Amino acid sequence: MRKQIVAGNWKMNNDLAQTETLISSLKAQVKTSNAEVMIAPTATNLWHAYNSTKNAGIEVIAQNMHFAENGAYTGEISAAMLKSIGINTVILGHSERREYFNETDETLAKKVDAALAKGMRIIFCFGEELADRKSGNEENVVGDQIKKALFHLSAADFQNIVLAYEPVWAIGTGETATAEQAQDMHAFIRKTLADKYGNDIAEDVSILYGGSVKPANAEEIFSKPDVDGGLIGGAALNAEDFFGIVNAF
Ligand code: G2H
Repeated sequence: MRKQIVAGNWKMNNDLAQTETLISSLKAQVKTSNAEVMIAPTATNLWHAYNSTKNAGIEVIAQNMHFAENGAYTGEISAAMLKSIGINTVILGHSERREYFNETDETLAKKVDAALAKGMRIIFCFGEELADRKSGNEENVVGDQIKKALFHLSAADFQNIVLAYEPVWAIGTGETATAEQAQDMHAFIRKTLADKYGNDIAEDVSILYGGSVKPANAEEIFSKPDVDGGLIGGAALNAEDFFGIVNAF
C-alpha cells in the first residue's frame, strides 16, 4: 500500500526564532491525518526542529545532502551527519538545486546511492520546464530524469523512494498544473516504473505533486488516483495553510 504524504519544503526561509514559532503553530494544529506529515527546515535548524517535534506526528527531513561520506567538501552535509541527528529522509533533485547549484542526473544518482546506503528515505524531485511542455516534450524529459538518476537501483530500493513531480513552470509562480495535468503525468511516471520494475513496485511508490499547491487547490489535486500527496513550498510557511493542505486528504 502506498502512503499519502504531505511534506513542507521550507527552502531558505525561517531563522531559529521563526522556526520555533512555526513549529509551535504546527504542533497546535496537527491532528490525526491520513497523510504522513513532514517538514524540511533549513540545515541549521534541523537539530532544533527534530528535538521539538518528537512524538508530535511531524517528521523532520532535510532539503539536500552531499554524496560523499565526509571529506574536503566545504559547506556540505553528508547522509551520515543527517542520520546522526535523527534525520531519516532527504529531498534530492529539487529544481532549484538543479538550476542554481548545477546538480545533474549523474550527481543526483550518486546522492541517491549515498542516501540509500545509509538507509535513508528519499523524496526525489524532477519535472519539465515550460519550454518542454510547450513543445510537447514533457514526458520525454521527465522519463529521462527518472531513468538517469534512479534506474540503476534494485526493485527493493524503491521501498525507500518517494517521487515528487514538480513542473518547473508551476514552482512559486502561482501557476499550478491542473489536476488533470498532474494525474496524466503521474500515470505516465507510474507506467515508466511499471515497465522497468513491474506493477507491484510501481503501485507501491508514492508520487507527490509539487508546484503552488494551496488549500484551495489541494483537494482536487489529491483526489486524482495517481497523486499520493504534495511537496509544498510557499504554503508550508504558514501553519493554517499547511494543515489546510494536509487536511485536504
Ligand atoms: C515547489 C514547491 C515545493 P511552491 O518547489 O517544493 O514550492 O509550493 O512554493 O511552488
